Amino acid sequence: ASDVGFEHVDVVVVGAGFAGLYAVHRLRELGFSVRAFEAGGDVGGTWYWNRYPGARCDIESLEYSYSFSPALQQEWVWSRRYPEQPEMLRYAQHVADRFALREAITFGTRVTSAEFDTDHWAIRTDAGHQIQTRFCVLATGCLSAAQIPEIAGRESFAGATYHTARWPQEGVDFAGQRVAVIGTGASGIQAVPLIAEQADHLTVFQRTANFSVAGSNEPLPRDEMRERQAHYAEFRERARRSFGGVLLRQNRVSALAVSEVERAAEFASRWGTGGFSFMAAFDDLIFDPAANEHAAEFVRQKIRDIVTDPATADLLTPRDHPIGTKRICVDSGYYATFNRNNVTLVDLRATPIERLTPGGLRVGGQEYAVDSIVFATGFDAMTGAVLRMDIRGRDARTIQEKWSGGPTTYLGLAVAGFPNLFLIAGPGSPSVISNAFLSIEQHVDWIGDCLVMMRDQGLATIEAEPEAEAAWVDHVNEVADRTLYVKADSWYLGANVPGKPRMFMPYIGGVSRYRKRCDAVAATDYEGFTTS
Ligand code: NA7
Repeated sequence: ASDVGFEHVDVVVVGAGFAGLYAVHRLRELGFSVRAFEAGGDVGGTWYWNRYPGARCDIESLEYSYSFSPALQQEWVWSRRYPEQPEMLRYAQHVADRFALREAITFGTRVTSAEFDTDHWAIRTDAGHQIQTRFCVLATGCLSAAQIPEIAGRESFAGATYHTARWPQEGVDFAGQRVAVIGTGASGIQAVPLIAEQADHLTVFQRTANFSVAGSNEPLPRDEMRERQAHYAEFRERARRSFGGVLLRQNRVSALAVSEVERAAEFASRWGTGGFSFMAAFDDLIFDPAANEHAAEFVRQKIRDIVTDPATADLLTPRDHPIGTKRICVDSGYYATFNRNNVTLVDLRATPIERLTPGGLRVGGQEYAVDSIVFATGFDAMTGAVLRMDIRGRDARTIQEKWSGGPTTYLGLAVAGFPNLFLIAGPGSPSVISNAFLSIEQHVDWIGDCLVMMRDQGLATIEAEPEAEAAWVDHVNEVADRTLYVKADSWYLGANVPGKPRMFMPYIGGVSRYRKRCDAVAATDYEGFTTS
């Protein structure tokens, strides 16, 4: 193919969320020329798009940040224990400015296609860019392809519609409005209490009742921040050696080995401190159905205690999946919101949404008149953003065809048949089930080392071997099958998207084990990869 009109670089990075930002920084630092494209108007990715009221992280701010720069760690001060979206976005913007990353990023531009040819990729964007690059890094996010369900009559609705992950920059004022929220995952559960305070009336449409644990909105005490800053290196090292990349008070005791009173006391001590802390109350909550049931029952009892109307409490009570197997939610007053007299809960299990009408929603033959509809309906997680691009590897094979039976990768980092292409936090990586910052840094550092190795050895291509990929996929599944995670219809399994192949996507063997494996691959001359 002629390369007239093509710009040439070493690496194209797709996405400028926290993964893309660090990839730009690290790969430039290693001496590669880097060009990044970002669909959003600014940096931040997830934290740029998810501006819905109440959006906040479910991992503590002292853990959920970059570790690559000691200076950055010393100058950035978190204000809250669990960071809110605006603060996360400011952090992304600060990092972009501090390391002059914006000059390498083209905003408001989507990569539409990537085609492999011999030893390079030809990249095209929706703004007409054509770039030839040796390597392509997909930092496209795990939860970035927003999902709005197909509902009959959707176009006929005359009011305003929003998706939580495509929230207007200027915000939304629901005062005086009748509002519908569809979906009760993390996004719905965070948004509902705040929308209820504003709206005239809020109707929540729930398909699956979800477990949510009270979190904390408290400011982060300055002395705790200073203490962490004095010992960041040590804490980061411990996080790297942990299971999920966060330093939890993990109880090593089985929930079945203690008395009922002790069990209740342990759960109670963690109520109010967030979901992951709650799930660390005992060692076997995610493995043993009986242990899990104790944790589930504790939360169910909380719901009955908080929600005054018994019928509503009953509807809100989750019964069809083990606690924690759909990502556990962290809330600020979610269940109590249903005690307000301007909030109604509608059960979509009994009667799904029939259609949207010009004035609202029709469910079970009944019309719900609303002015606005909020879709808190989640994402085509982990694969959506990749599959929405036209990516063609060796022999022009498309990624859609390659992943038609489910996404397969080697180490979550590479795909057989797609040389010189790297994924960050892709399927098969622990990222989404861990402290994403820690996983992102590990992935990017590994990719950086790999590119340096190739430069040093004068290599043109690197590609995962199909056997290594198959073995990794088996391992990912094996590890998942030993847990209760596979018992829930979650986005981890692609179950929330009609027609998506059912396959457990994240690696839940722990970040420490994962890192050792990646390091071992690099140390053994990139075992499982073919180079040329
Ligand atoms: P989630 O967790 O995927 O939640 C989406 C919610 O929307 C969930 O309650 C779904 O019910 C519901 N949903 C999806 N499609 C429909 C249709 N067609 N009808 C009714 N209800 C529907 O997405 P979130 O944005 O809340 O959170 C994603 C992750 O972001 C979260 O796990 C954290 O890691 C951060 P379902 O349970 O599928 O029955």
